Amino acid sequence: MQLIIGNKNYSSWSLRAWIMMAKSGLDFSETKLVLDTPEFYAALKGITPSLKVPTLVDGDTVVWDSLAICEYINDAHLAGKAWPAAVSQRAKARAIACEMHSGFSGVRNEMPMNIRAKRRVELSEQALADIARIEQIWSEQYEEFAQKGGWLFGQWSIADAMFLPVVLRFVTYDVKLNEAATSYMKHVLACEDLKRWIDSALEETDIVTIDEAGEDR
Ligand SMILES: N[C@@H](CCC(=O)N[C@@H](CS)C(=O)NCC(=O)O)C(=O)O
Repeated sequence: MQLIIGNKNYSSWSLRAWIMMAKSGLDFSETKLVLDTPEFYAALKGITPSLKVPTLVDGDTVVWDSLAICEYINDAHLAGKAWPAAVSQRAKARAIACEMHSGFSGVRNEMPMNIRAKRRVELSEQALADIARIEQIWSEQYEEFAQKGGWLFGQWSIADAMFLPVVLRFVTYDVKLNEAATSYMKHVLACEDLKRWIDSALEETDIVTIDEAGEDR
């Protein structure tokens, strides 16, 4: 399998798919394209109709969109185990994952993923409301499932893959959360696969101006 991704410092959507592959222990090669360059679009032309990353190529199957890639990996290679086992928990995990995938535009627009930076930003009411809702999700789930593994539903699931980039955004912009949500963040930041992604991100030097928000702190 080949996973095409963007800059590790900036590409939050790529991180979701990459961490899903890494945590699943599947063999895959990674092709990194620098965002916002003519080479990026030239390389994707003929592979993916969306001209976006992440894109997964598995034989004849091409999947674009981070959540669709997670679902495909789960269906094709993990026998459905990347969602919680109980039907009601599966439904909740999907709802949380979709809430992330289709919402939180305040956080997404005002706090771009920028792993190597330490920044201060003035946040809108929308972004503050997003942060409050994310804090609620993380803390409720952590309080319920901390003893069963520390991920949002105890064991690793696609819901975690969707939220990992947000953890890194909150580190960059120094967002303080309640104790349980902070414990979830600590659990995420201790993940060895995520540490490998962060180490690679820190070696990158390309600047994507649109993702450079706020002032250094
Ligand atoms: N909904 C898509 C969004 C993918 C996306 O917007 N990727 C960005 C990089 S993080 C991209 O490829 N941008 C290039 C462009 O929009 O021209 C997903 O979940 O994968």
